[in-house]
Amino acid sequence: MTVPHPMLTLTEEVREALADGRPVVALESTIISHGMPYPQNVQMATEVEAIIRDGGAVPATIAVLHGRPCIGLTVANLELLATSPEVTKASVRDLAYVIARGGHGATTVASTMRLAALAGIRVFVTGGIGGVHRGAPATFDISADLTELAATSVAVISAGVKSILDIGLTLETLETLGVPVLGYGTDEFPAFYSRSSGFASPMRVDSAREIAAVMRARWGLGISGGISIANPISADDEIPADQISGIIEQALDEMEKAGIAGKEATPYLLGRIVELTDGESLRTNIALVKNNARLGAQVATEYAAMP
Ligand code: PSU
Ligand code: MN
Repeated sequence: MTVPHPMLTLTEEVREALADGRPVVALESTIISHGMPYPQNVQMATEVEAIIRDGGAVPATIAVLHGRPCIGLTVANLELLATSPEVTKASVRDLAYVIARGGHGATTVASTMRLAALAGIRVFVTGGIGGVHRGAPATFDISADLTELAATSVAVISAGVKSILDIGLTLETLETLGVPVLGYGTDEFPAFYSRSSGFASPMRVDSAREIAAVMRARWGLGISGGISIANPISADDEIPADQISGIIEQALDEMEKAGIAGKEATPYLLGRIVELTDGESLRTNIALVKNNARLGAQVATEYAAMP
């Protein structure tokens, strides 16, 4: 067992689970601070942790608090992330700055992956990963989540890629970066709110054990870098693609007119889509994170049990 990195603060629960080789699932915090409104955000965060415990794994929500990268959070920590305007969205670029200033940072998929790997956690559950934004050939707006997936050996379970992004270019980029994209129980790559994206899933798996076997094979060969698992939302909870696409177009249009870009783009779009759907997109978002948490606990359990 490796000693935890001295710059990390682990909760006792997480530290003991890692020391014993028991399953641990990492969770991000930008989804709490910048992805959903209060109080649904903190409710979601606590319910998702409970689902992971019910699934036999230990949840480790990750954030920077008072300049310390924390692996595992208290309910009070979650409440702070959910409410404080002093929490900045911290991707890998921002981590060192937030830490150096002693501030609070909510970690994105990219920075959560990096800190999870540093702590020895190999499975990470989120809602949706960032990707290549529409219009990226002109704006160059490509999420650091993709370059992190190329570099850091963590399996990331999401519900696919929202069509606020360019799904085709995101899949092409992941291929270039050597990142396996596994559709869970589907031949079609899912589009977050919707089960269908119009794009084939590059690879298909049908069980948590198969996912663990891919993790084992990739890292066993010494191929470092992440694995993206795309778990479609259930048919009962989805917003069909034809219903959400007009709303997404409108939100993108308004964003361009308002001159919003860079790290504010994703939070703006998510918030505007919640307004335009009268909260339906928020219910869908919460449902898909919970669905991913159930799978994540299974994957962590299978991976921990591998000989
Ligand atoms: N997608 C969501 N909710 C989120 C995010 C994405 O449905 O909260 C967050 C994640 O933390 C993701 C980040 O890593 O947005 C991507 O931001 P950017 O495009 O600025 O890299
Ligand atoms: Mn960006």
